[in-house]
Amino acid sequence: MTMLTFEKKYRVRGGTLLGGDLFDFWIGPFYVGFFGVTTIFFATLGTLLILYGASQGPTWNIWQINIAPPDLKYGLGLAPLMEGGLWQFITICAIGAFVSWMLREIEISRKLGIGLHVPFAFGVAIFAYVTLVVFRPFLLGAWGHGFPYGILSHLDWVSNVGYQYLHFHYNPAHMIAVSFFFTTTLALSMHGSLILAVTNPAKGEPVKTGEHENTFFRDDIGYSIGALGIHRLGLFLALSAGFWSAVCIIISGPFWTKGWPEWWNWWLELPVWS
Ligand code: 07D
Ligand code: U10
Repeated sequence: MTMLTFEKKYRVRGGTLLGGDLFDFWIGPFYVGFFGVTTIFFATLGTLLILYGASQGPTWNIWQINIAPPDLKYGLGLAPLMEGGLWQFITICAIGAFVSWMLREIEISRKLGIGLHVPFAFGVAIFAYVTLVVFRPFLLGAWGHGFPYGILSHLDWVSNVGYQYLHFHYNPAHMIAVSFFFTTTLALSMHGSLILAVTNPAKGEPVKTGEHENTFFRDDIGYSIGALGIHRLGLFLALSAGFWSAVCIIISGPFWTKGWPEWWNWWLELPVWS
């Protein structure tokens, strides 16, 4: 079936979570849906608020524009607009837009009768973001613990928060998250290169098959995980990276206030050494 006849066959009403038939239509290639409308609403409002914040600030330099969260003295309350209130509204818009986008992905998956793997995966990214700007600030008692919205300013925040715990590389959950990020790139580079290798044979040769894919890795490392398996592994590795990132930052402060190198003293304190 060509793409256009496929779309004609499957672009039918139904599967919506909210709004019934009201927004159940397409504009060009895009499915709209109730949550498409809320995505556009939150994304536009949030972007306008960022632009407004930038217009009040000292610079239009894209690297230096900064929308800071409120001072710690405002705790978990609302702050005046120009003292972190903008950051609070932008955060609400960001979460509104991300969650709307995920719900729209669920509606599309339901229409197609496919699994919910894509919205689930995006949900893990949203989880990491919400951990940074809602869960951790909430547990620490002030919105001021969220990260600032700006290219260089958020890097400064990462550096400052990292050194607050002396040496963030010693955070065990950060170690696990980083290892998962690196393994994800390893797995994707192996998979991408393998697929291109079998689908781009030398001139005049036929495109190769799954047997060639399996045999390559059995010859090379003694094991092949299989065509479906590599995608399961890839999804697991990538989601684990996001999940352990969320863990590494939520434990920093709410559950561990000292330097991270000190956490490893449990090893030196094992009774077996004495
Ligand atoms: C949070 C993104 C969610 C995205 C969403 C969607 C739009 C729309 C529009 C495209 C989780 C967004 C969509 C905006 C766009 C269009 C049109 C994903 C998220 C919802 N670190 N560190 C991490 C490394 C050090 C520190 C994570 C490495 C130092 C702190 C990751 C190194 C110190 C924090 C990571 C290193 C330090 C982190 C980030 C190396 C500083 C965090 C990835 C090689 C001195 C943060 C949850 C992430 C975290 C984090 C990697 C070094 C501090 C594992 C490789 C030693 C304070 N670090 N780090 O979170 O865990 O992905 O956040 O040195 O807070 Mg680190
Ligand atoms: C992908 C895919 C896809 C698939 C796939 C895969 C991508 C289309 C079809 C593949 C994906 C996977 C399998 C997924 C899992 C992998 C990862 C997530 C990445 C991480 C991987 C690992 C952790 C495994 C790493 C394992 C390795 C590197 C294997 C190590 C191997 C050896 C040490 C042996 C190397 C063999 C050699 C060099 C040749 C032969 C040697 C021997 C048999 C050993 C004995 C040697 C002799 C008798 C010779 C004498 C020795 C000499 C002369 C020198 C010895 C010197 C020494 C120092 C030892 O997209 O879908 O599905 O599957």
